[in-house]
Formats: sequence, structure tokens, C-alpha cells
Amino acid sequence: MKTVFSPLHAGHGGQMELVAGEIVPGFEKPSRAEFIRARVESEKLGPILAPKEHALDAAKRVHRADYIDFLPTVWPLWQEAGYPGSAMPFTWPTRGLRADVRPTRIDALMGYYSFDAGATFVKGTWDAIKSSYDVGLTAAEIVKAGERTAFALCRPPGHHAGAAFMGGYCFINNAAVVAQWYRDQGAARVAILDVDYHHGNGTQEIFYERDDVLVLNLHGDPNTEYPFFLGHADERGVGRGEGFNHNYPMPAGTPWTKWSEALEDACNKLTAYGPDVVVVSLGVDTFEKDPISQFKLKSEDYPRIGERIARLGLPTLFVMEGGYAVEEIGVNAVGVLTGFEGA
Ligand code: OKP
Ligand code: ZN
Repeated sequence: MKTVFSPLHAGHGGQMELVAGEIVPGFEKPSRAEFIRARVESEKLGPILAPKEHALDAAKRVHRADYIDFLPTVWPLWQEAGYPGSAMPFTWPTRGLRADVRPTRIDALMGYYSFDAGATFVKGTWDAIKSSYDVGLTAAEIVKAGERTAFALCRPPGHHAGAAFMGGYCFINNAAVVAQWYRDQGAARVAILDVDYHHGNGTQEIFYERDDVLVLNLHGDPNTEYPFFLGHADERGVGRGEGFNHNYPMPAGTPWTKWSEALEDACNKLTAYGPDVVVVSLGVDTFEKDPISQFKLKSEDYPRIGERIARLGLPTLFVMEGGYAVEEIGVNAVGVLTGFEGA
């Protein structure tokens, strides 16, 4: 299996985040991608390719154009304002406030275009976002050209980013971009299987009214788990999209025996849908030692995920999302991929 990877991800580093009332070093850090890349090499998964540059048109097929145009301006505007720290929002247009007027000051624009304070910009952030987008599309092209699978080693991740907002370490929704790109290339139906610990709220929002992209999401129950405000089992899509969104919220402590039942159900729905291609939002923060998550999957379980997905018998693109136990992230992420190849 070919991996697509860009070293430009590393410019997005040194961010801080708010956890339990303290500002701490961000969990979504450059070493994550480096551990995965190193494991791809040591396991001899296959060649590692640089991404090709892509225009932002494909991003604007799933994101609002003004949002995509805003992203490269964040750091220059933050610098122009003379702010010493990284670019973060602190005010959001929630219920009772106006979201229909786009403000002009960068502080306010950060809140206008986000749902939390978890998508921080530093100097190299835009180049990393763009490289992650290029990685996704380049890997998508490999599968489109006839290979059964490919691995988009995306960083930053994407599944929390909605049509017009960032958040949860995510800026451009890479999985949504490639799913739409396959549709635009002639695929009749596409399925997105999101196995990250956190609900992929952005992916759900983007495709919620559509029946041409099936979205299946396995994740921590939003009553207790981030992103809290989406991901319940009764969210099944609306209009044409009704019945084409499926959520599998699970409680803290969920082990492989229970998690794999949800995966089995999701895979059966996926088979019934009969997509031309499967996009896997591959998060490995379901791992028992993940520092910010509460499921109990073990390293030996990850190849089983790959095996089950392989048994779908469909062209499959893996797009990297979360996973914060950096020492084991390579073993677990590449475990899914070798499980897929060995099936
Ligand atoms: C991204 B992905 C307080 C905790 C917020 C945000 C988690 C984002 C996960 N800073 N945690 O789905 O792995
Ligand atoms: Zn996650």
C-alpha cells in the first residue's frame, strides 16, 4: 500500500490547549505523524510518496468558499494585529447572538469560523493544512487510478471541521473533501466510515442532507465525550439524507468485544449501500492508553479492524485522523493497514 506524506505538517507545532482549566501543550503534535511515518517504513508497508499540489477548488466543494479563503489569512492578520501568542478564538456566536454578520477584526473572525478553541494557528499552520489537503487528494487519486487502497497520512486531521468552521484540531475536512472528489470523478455512491474515538461532527454536518455519501460514525457518547453537541444515535440524516447517517455512540470503557459489534453493524450497512469507494477516517484514539480518550482497544485489535474493512471487498482510502498515545500510534495505525493488506 502506498502512503502519501508531507513533512510540511511539522510547521504546525508548539500549540497550547485548554484542558481542565489549564493551558497545556497540545496533544495534536508533530511527533504523531513522525511515529506513523517511521512505522510505515519499519513495517515495509510500501513506498512513501510526496503529495502533488492541488488548487483549493475541491475544498470549496464541501466547505464554504469564504471559510477556505479565510484560512490562509489567519496568521498574517494575527501578526498584523501585533499579538504575541498563537491565533485562538475566545468569543463565539452561540444562541442569542448574531451569526449572520461577519465581523472584521481577526479575534472575532476566529470565533465566527470555529466551534471551539481547539484549532490553533501558529506560523506554519496554513502550510500544514494545505499539505494535509494535498496528501488526501493525492492518495485519493492513487485509488481512483486503480489501486485497491492507499494511506493518506494527513496531519492536521479533519473530521471535526464543518462547512464553515474549524475546531478539535481540524481545519479542512480531508475525508469529506476526498469523498466529494470521488463523487465529482463519477462515483455514484461513497461511504465514509469514521472509527476515530470522537464523533466526526464536521463530516456528519457536511453530508447530513445527502443520500450519495453514507456516513457511519463509531465514537464516545457525546453526553460525556467531546465534541458533546453532535453524535447521538437519533441523528439519522434529513430530507434525502434520511437514513444515510448512522451514529454508534458508546460508553467510556468500551472494549473490543463491544466496539467490534458496532463495527460489524456499520460494515453490514455499508455493504447494503454498495458504494464505489470507502473512505476510512482512521483515528486510533480508541486505544486503551490514549491520554484523552476512554475506550479500551488493544494494539492487537487494530489489525482486526483492517481485516474487517478489507472483507468489504471495496476500494478503500485510509485518511489519518486522531490518536494521541504517540509511542504506540505507529503500531496501531499501521496495524490497521497491515491487517487490511493481510486479509
Ligand atoms: C480530535 B480528533 C480540551 C479537550 C478537547 C479535543 C479533542 C479533539 C480530538 N482541550 N479535546 O477527533 O482525534
Ligand atoms: Zn479523535
